[in-house]
Amino acid sequence: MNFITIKTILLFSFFSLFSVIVRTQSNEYPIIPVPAELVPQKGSFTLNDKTQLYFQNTMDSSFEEAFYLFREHLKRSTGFDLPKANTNSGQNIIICKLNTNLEKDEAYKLLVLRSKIEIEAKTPIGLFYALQSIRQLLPTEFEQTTLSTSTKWNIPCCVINDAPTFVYRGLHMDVSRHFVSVEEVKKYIDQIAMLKLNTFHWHLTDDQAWRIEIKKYPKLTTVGAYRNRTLQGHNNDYPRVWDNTRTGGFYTQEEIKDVVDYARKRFVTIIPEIEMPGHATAVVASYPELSCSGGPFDVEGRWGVFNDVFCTKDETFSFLEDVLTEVAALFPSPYIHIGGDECPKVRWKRCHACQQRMKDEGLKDEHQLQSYFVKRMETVVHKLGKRIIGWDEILEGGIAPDATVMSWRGIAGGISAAKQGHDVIMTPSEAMYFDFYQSSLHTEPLAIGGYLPIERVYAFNPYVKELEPKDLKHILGVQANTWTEYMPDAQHREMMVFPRVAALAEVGWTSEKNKDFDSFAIRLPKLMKRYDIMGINYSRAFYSVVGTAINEGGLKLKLSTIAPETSIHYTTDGSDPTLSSPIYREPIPVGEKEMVVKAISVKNNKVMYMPYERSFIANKAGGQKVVFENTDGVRFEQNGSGNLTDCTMGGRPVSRPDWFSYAGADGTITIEFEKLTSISKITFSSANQNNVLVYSPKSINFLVSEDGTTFFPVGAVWHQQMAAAKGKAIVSFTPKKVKKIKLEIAMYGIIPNTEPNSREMSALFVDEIIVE
Ligand code: TNX
Repeated sequence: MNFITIKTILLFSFFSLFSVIVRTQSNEYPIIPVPAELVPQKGSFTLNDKTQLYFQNTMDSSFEEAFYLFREHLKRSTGFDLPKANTNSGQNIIICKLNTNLEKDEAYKLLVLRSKIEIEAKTPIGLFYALQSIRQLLPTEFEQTTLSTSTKWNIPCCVINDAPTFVYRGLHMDVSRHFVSVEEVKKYIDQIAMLKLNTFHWHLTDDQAWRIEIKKYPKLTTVGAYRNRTLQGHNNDYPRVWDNTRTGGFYTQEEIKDVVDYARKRFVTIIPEIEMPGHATAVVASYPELSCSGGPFDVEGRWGVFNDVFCTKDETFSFLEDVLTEVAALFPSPYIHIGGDECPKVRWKRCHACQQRMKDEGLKDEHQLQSYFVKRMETVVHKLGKRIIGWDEILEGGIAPDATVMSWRGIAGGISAAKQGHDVIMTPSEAMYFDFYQSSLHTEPLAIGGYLPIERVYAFNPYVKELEPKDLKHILGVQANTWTEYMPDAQHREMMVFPRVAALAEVGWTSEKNKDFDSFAIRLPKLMKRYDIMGINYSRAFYSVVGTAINEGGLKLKLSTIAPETSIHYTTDGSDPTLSSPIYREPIPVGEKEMVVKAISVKNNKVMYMPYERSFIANKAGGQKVVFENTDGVRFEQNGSGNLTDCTMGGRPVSRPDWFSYAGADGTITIEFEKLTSISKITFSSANQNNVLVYSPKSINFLVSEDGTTFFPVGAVWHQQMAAAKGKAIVSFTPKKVKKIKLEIAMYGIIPNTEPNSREMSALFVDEIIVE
């Protein structure tokens, strides 16, 4: 046994100290995703024009190919050729070895000594990933596309033993809502590969455009790839504003092949998605005979869910079989994604062909008809030698036997699918939707809604606790989705994806016990520096100031940032904070009156992000404990009930993160005061914006309790009253000392026939409960 082996064994036995080491060393070893095991060593290896490359002779040429891109990249920024050595005996050498004992294909070992680097891999992808780690250990100038002569190309010594937790680590991009050029798609794939993600889910078709050339159906692209107008602003904004410029674009089959090959060289599998039976407006605009009514239709310029879906007649199935035959030939992926989400059933209900289909097949409702559709497509996809993936709606009405489910409406669909023995990819919107806001600043550019700061992405564990150990094997992994309704161009899209994608990478790669947000937060700025050099317009929301109302001997505002080595400067007089404004040290008393707090985060004397700004409606509920409960059946719930007592009124549109939103059965909101409090007025502030399905409750009963268990009514307010008062329900009463107040909320529920959007489920949006 030689010295190095002994040293390695000794080193590996220190891994119990791993997480401590990771945190203290994160700065010097800024690898994202963090390796399963990394032991820092003293000193560094220096790359120079004499450094040689050696492949053990048991490695076939595919390993050398996996090294090719790194070598090219290295030559660009360092000028070094990395000539091949004839023996592995010398110094200043990178040695690649085959290690068939590694358990996982994507695993690798990396030993960086002062004299040499050794990489062990079982497959070319393992080698490729070892190189991505080396890349992140190299100075950031490595990312330059021009020579950097002044850089010393040091790689800090270490021992790494690495493998992923999940086999599926995906990033999605919707190129239908806004077209993305081939060049931009390739740039996206580069970023996927650098972070050891292995799947690109390419959402190629939707209501707003069809983007892939299909030879047999040319109108899909001559008609379906273009639209005459595009909605500006949020889909919930009225009156609507349009950009009437005709826009569009599509990929020829040659371009698709080129992108697939580009991805293959970076060990990224591309899963194409062809949406069905819903989100099909662009198809029926091109071939109206595939719809129930026969059209005509325009390619859609609004966002949302649309009624004119594929009809279930035989022509549709032969059309889709032809389409998927061409698609399958272009993509080597073992899967084809067939969508399956958000398919309204209104046309099917009135369509003779669909009703006949239901009779013939003994289907009891339209959900079963959707299930029939998906199952029938599964047999088509099987015939093409592939398997289907679908959004979690494919569980409704019975899931196709071999389908893999992408759980997006929370984790429930994933849990149910795994329990039924189906493979699952977790992509819940509350943790994995990159179209959500990443800070709660009112100045964030328009997004679809929701609130998903990077630490929330990071915290997600695809092995959800609701699953029994025996079902965990069905959780293949995780994916984040980039829906582009509100991302018209590359600049905007990059801001939404980067750097949250780094958190995604760690969720997919790193085991739960090794995940450590503090360590991640130290490594992240190094990656941002790489993004700077690569010209990626990443978001700095990581540095944003976050305010939380707390109640500690009176209402106070706690300010924080998740970024390390950052200080906060603030003002309370409405003036704009600067570097000379007071440094925030402890929660700020908010007092009795209205007050404006503005704050900035500062690192190395630089303001890091847009200023935080919030006006407070100080009141007795501020920062008190608030609980929302509902009898059963949550359709969706967003942003947490804490929003209800944060003394901040919600911004517009209501999709901004400062609203608490909910759809489902009736519920109660209970506020518990820290101590007995004298009150005489309660204001419930909701939104009543019916054109976007947002309705104030049907009624609210207000109750108070002195002992915390027996409640007495103090008033009730009806929907009509709230509607007349812009969503506000106010009750006043003679002063009472209370421990708790309770609001019994009867939800507006299903929208009646007499109103627009009839028979849809309404949602409740509440920004604040004010108690005086
Ligand atoms: C729902 S996620 C959709 C998409 C939208 C997205 C916006 C899914 C399967 N369907 O069509 O773009 O929400 O967040």
